[in-house]
Amino acid sequence: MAQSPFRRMTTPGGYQMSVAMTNCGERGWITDHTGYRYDPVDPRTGVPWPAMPPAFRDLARRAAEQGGFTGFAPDACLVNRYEPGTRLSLHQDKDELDYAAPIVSVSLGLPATFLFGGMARSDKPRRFRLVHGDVVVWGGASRLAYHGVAPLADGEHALLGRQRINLTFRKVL
Ligand code: MD5
Ligand code: FE
Repeated sequence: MAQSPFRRMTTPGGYQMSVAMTNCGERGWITDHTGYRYDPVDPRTGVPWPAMPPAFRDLARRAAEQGGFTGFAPDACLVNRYEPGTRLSLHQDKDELDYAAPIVSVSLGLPATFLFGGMARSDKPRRFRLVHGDVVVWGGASRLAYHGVAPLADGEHALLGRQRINLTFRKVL
């Protein structure tokens, strides 16, 4: 966070995201007026994203293994920061080359209502409460499901204060 600070990025459609983001690892997810992509360099600093800590990589690999996906080797960790009122509208994660690899997400801080939809944007999403310490492995049929996060309710978390941080581990290349 000190090396590559959280920032609210702009979508290709010209909207500023309410989620603030940063990354660590070999690649980082970014969006700007030209589109979505993974980049080895933080456009804000002009230098590579911070390395992925081995403890992060190991946690993601072990979680994936428990979910039935052996040998998960994430090369990107997108870090999302939600403050009260922040939401993430329904979308699919389709900017990665290999959909056989799962995505592992780690929830920290304030609880959130996760919206888990289907293969069509119009499918009514199921709602799941995710709390501090929850780890979810999204693989197989779920890998390309529509999903999002409902506006974050205000609150105070003992360790993180008024925010939710989500680590999302991806195999991009
Ligand atoms: C979050 N982030 O809580 C979520 C965690 C994102 C994003 O959605 O794109 O940064 S990752 C949840 C996820 C990933 C891939 C598939 C599915 C969910 N899914 O099938 O529901 O900040
Ligand atoms: Fe997503």
